[in-house]
Amino acid sequence: MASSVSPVQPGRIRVMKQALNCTAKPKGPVVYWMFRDQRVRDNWALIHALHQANQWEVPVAIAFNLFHQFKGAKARQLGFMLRGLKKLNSDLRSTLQIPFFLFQGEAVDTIPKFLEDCGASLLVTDFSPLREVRQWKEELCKKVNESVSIHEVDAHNVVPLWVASDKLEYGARTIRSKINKALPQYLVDFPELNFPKRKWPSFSNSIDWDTLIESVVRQGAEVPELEWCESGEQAALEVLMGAKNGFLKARLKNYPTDRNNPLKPKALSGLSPYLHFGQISAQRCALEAHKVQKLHPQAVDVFLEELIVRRELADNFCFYQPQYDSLLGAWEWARKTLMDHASDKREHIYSREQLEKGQTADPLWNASQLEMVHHGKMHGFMRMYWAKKILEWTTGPEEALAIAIYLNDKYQIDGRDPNGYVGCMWSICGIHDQGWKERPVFGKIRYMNYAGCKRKFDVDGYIAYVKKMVGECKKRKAEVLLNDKAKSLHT
Ligand code: FAD
Ligand code: FO1
Repeated sequence: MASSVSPVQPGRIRVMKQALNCTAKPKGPVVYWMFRDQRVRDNWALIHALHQANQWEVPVAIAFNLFHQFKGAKARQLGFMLRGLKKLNSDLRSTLQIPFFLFQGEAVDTIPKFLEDCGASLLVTDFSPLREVRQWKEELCKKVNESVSIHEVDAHNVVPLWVASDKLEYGARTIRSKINKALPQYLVDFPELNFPKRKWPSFSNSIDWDTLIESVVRQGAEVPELEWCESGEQAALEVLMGAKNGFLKARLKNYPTDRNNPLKPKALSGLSPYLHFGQISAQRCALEAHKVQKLHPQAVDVFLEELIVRRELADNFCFYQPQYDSLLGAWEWARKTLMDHASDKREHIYSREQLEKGQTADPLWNASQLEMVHHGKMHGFMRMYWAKKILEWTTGPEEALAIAIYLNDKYQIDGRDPNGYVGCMWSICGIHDQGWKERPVFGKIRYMNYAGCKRKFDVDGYIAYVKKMVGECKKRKAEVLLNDKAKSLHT
């Protein structure tokens, strides 16, 4: 772990690489490679980078690498991310005057080159448990020059992943007490961000954001952007605690009773897009939730269970189980039961294309699929039903898992997240769940059906609600296309 001089708890920081000449005071700048935590406020990685830079009296900059369609991302996700970064860049300029450099290509090339060009002494990076990200960081460690140290800061989890647990956990019941024990130490207020003591020598920060966004959105047009979900840190704070419609101010009280009712999506926080892109910190959400605990004690407890325990359990799974998106990542009992039933007769078998178009014999499933395709965020309760039905209607668990992850990552605004991989693995492979009464196709994996949904909520009401919403989305899309056509005729 790194030295304790930082205002960031040492347990949050992992030293991935120590520079050879580490006894001398470093002379080169500090670079924060921003990845998963795309925000200025409440960001332990930025706090650490800034603190180190000021301690050594060297400049600090943020670098961001834009991959080409990262893990198949389309306009929906990339547009949201870049619009948030555009605001972040302008915030950084007007408040802290820290430069923001955006590179395009492979991070294993762009980041080392930047470090070399600016003669950096320290690279700070935030933490993600995803395979690709970890491989890139390992490559970086080998590639950068021996005078550069690399620190990884867990700015995403309230309790740093490696502090919460050093092993793969069985489920919420095994990680909960470990997280709760560490919370008093880690769920603390964020310090004020200091100004950089030394300015970056000179930089022409001329990112043409509008052209970049326009081009990325055009290339990923197959899955268009969402108009209902405004991007950026300010928008995220508004969703959390805006006076009119903020979750903690206006909606929290209904969370325990209505969160499993797909007809009441507003009962959920709506924070997942912001948490996924790091535009808000889970720690900020938890700190603000604590402030209203006296008013709504049960609701706050239920929310914190999802926000901290379930979310951090997902990171635990992806970090300690390298096969987090494969049947091979399931426990032995689940693999066995799924394979025992892999050749059971299915009532229906659908292709990926049929599923993608929502063309099954189940109107409830079709509605959830269309909610995801057009609205970009399927209700949390429906996500479980949706994934389990894919297991029922495909040729086997491997295919089911691959299709569920493909669709989830393609259409959900919060896709490509440890929560998504674990959600699919929970539904199809029984991760973090127990064995249930054995039945065809599912074996001992928990089963869900239409009749169960009918008992829980107004299924026909949900189908009608999605139908109306899809109609409105299609109308808006047609208007946009018409406008674009008119514009191109004028130019
Ligand atoms: P809220 O209920 O308000 O929850 C607040 C936050 O708590 C969420 O933003 C999330 O960070 C966390 N949380 C809530 N439920 C869970 C859960 N079951 N597991 C882990 N963390 C949770 N979540 C994603 O963020 N991205 C995904 O791609 C994703 N895919 C899923 C796929 C399937 C098949 C399943 C079953 C679940 C998936 N989830 C995913 C988890 C969950 O459904 C969503 O986090 C939630 O619906 C997001 O809406 P919200 O922020 O309004 O939820
Ligand atoms: N992070 C980046 O640093 N560069 C990207 O180009 C990038 C694209 C991207 C697209 C969709 C998406 O859902 C996330 C994206 N992220 C990107 C963010 C980040 O990498 C993720 O949130 C982590 O993968 C989650 O661990």
